[in-house]
Amino acid sequence: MQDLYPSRKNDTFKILDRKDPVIHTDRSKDDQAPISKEQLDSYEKNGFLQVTDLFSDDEVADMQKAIFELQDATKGVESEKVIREPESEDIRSIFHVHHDDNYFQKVANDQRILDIVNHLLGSDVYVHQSRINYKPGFKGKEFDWHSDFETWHVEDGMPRMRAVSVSIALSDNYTFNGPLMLIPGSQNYYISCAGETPDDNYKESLKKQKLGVPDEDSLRFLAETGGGISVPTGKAGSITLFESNTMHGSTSNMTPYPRNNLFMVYNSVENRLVDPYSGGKPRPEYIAVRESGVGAHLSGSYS
Ligand code: 6CS
Ligand code: FE
Repeated sequence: MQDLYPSRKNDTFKILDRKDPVIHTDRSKDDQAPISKEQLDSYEKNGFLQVTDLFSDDEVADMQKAIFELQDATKGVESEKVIREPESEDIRSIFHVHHDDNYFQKVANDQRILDIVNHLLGSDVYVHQSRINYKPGFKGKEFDWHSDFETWHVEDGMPRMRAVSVSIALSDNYTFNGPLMLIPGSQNYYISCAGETPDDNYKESLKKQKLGVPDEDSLRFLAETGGGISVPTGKAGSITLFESNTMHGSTSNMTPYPRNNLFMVYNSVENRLVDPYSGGKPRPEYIAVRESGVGAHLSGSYS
């Protein structure tokens, strides 16, 4: 298959144009969307959108309880799906929760989320990746700048930019506890990165990503061309939806306040994975879903 978004092919960084729409349902159908025209405009322009009123307080409390129950149940467990911090045994992420855990499967199938995601992607969807990210006070480490799509394209074989990440804040997000930072407008450029992807790169990159991190000139270009850097802050339960190619990162958490979130990536059923564009072997199913097995393919309602 032709590679529209080459990356990690040589030792240069290059800024390419996006070749896919940001919103995949025609804008003439805005009135059928579950969110407002202003919200759609904002998502299309900035590459992300914060929704603050989707879950009730009880639902948020349930989700918060559920992530800690899962963390407790996972403490002594040696599983590839559990990622520890680079310099400690603290749990950084637990993967594939939409599949392995009944409660999170229900959250992933929440019709209110699906309605928004179906509209943005213009089709039925399935979960490409899910994880809980724990960023404990004092100890949680950073995620360097990256476009998720770059990794999903190179390492997983996601052909086009037709996926959206849904990050549900499960602790209050301040500007200072290592929140998600995004570069508005960056979804419109693809930073083709330098380097070559070794086999099993994910074993290192999920603790600390090195490949697929743009150079300083490209990041400066994105921030200067777009709207600088945005930090959606807000109460636990607020949701940030961001386009697969939106440049983002987060700093370490040196405050006493944890920053936890549930992160689910929805991909269009018309954008299923092919062989990785790196030419390497695919990453495991718990990081990048290829099969339409139980819990992977969500019952869609896109019309
Ligand atoms: O590997 C992944 O799929 C995700 N994790 C990291 C650290 N970077 C790329 C992407 O967001
Ligand atoms: Fe990311």
